[in-house]
Amino acid sequence: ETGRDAWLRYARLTGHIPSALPSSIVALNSSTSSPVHTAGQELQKGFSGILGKQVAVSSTGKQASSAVVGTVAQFQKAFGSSAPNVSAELIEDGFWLSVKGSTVQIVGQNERGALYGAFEYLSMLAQGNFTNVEFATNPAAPIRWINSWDNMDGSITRGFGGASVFFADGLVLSNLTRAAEYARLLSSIRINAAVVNDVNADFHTVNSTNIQGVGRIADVFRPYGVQLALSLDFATPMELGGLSTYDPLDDGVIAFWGNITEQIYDRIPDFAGYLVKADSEGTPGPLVYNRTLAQGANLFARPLVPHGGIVMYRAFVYNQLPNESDWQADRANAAVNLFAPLDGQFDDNVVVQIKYGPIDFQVREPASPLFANLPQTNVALELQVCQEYLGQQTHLVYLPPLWRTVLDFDLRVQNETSLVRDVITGERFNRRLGGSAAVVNVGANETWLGSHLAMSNLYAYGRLAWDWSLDSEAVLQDWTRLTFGTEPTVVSTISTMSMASWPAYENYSGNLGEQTLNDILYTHFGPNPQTLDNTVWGQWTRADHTSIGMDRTVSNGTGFSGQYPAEVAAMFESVETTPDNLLLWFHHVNYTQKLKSGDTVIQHFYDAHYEGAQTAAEFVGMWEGLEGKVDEQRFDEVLYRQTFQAGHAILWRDAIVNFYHNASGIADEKGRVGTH
Ligand code: GCW
Repeated sequence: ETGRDAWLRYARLTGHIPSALPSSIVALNSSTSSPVHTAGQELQKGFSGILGKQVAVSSTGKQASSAVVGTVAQFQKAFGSSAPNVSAELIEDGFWLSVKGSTVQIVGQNERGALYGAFEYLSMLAQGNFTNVEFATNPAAPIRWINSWDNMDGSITRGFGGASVFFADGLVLSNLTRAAEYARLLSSIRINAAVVNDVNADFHTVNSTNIQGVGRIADVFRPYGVQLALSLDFATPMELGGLSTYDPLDDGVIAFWGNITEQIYDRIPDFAGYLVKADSEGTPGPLVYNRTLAQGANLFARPLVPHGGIVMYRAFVYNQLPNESDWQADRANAAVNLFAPLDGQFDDNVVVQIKYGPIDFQVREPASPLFANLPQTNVALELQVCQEYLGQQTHLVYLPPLWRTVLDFDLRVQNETSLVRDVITGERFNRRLGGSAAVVNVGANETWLGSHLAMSNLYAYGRLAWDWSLDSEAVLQDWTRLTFGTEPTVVSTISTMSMASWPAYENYSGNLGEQTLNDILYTHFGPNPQTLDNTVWGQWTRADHTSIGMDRTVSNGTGFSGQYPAEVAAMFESVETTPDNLLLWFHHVNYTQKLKSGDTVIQHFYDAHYEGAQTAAEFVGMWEGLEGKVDEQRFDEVLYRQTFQAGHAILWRDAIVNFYHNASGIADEKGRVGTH
């Protein structure tokens, strides 16, 4: 039993199966590259797997006692006035689903929506849900992308699930079976586009051979309604084009990108657009020529306009490495400093893609203040499904509760309710474009991410990107039933473990907003608190023998708290009103500083680390309780990971508590830390 089908296993349902089920499948488009055709094939596969029922698919037929899938227009054409009249309820990618006993109608606003509707119906069946329903559903936002940090040599930056399913040896793989299987998973969670190459892009990606190659990836994505997108290297005009400059205002450079864009659309007419990491961690960009980031972004946006493509321009920009001897220096300030003055200067098809926090995918960060500073710019949220700083899939860390701290954060722009989730959907500032991207980094491992349980994060990302108000635990339980079956003990155990997992990881990694205290120089894995300071990466803790934390106040520190709107800035400016869990993000305090909980900072460190490691240890016994209820292979593979996590959590605990015990010389009230 491998994990390749993830949550799309269509395992046979045990228990009562009602007799009123469709006796035929009608998919109203028979072209094999069409998502509606795919929907017909999926329904057939699902009926066979879930129900043990063999049902024929055709492209014509009656509605009664059938499962019919198609677009609004295809239903009109096939059934005229007896077609369901739903077009007013649907926006792009939305669908309407009606299940009435054996008659099932799945109507998409477009073909992609129709396929989403088929997957929704199959998800109901696979969870043993045979109720009659009739509803329309629409996406919260049009941009529901994933990013892949795959390199052309087949390696994956921060990939923890094996080699690339897209590239090897500088070329696109000839066998794209896994890429197609990945697109199937993505479409079932309503992801509509995927960037396939690393943001530290290789200019060879857009040479003529590789444009043909990525065209083949687009071909295997297309039947699933997943559009292809590419990361670009800003200096390509020089490196590939042989020009003497990559200045975004240079006519030759403009013509170069126009030409590349035309070549791409010749091969991939439904190409989604570009992702750009520029002027960041050593990558080239417009700042090299004293041009603005907006000029850089618009360079790519303009040739995309006639084709409907968009540019995702990353806000993760910092080439000016900070110097720790300067108390006011702060990498967290970079994005707002660079982007806020440009608000209103980005073209309509540019979207600024903003990491959830101002630093880098830490175990806890405040919401990036940039979300409050670009009311006249399209923005999207960047999340990370791969657990770069969060255990790299060897630890169970269910991420939606972390994501929620950002999504549900109220930025109080102009003293009005301004939830991050309403900013990214475009609702708060009335923007047409918006949404999200998640860095996923699946690989050729049979489990995709290297861990069965980690796949809940990918599943949940897609579900949330469609509807950011969904409950983290409810989504997780859907995933669990689809992945491991409907047995209640399995569902409740995985749910309890997963919901406890991020708090546990925070407890034994970095507390109080101090960031994940892992090795910052290379691996980003395992405890290494001494690497955070005295580096140019600016992920400092400023810990010494008496005190710890980054002073990000306006009055005495880096001024970062002043990047938020007034009400939020005031809250973070003072120790008294800053929540404990972000105290050390915003303030430099003594180890003996009292928290709102009544504990001191140092005692909280000690207690939290013991508590977190204890929780990780309990996961092992909880999982063992599922023996015989989960197939042997997946049972063993998860047990192996949980055993590792339990051990690694002890290593984390002891490394961190000893480090701060040595630094502070303050004894643990409970006598656990230090030599005896
Ligand atoms: O988190 C950091 C990673 C880099 C990554 C960078 C980014 C791909 O450690 O590996 O580069 O962020 O997001 O650009």
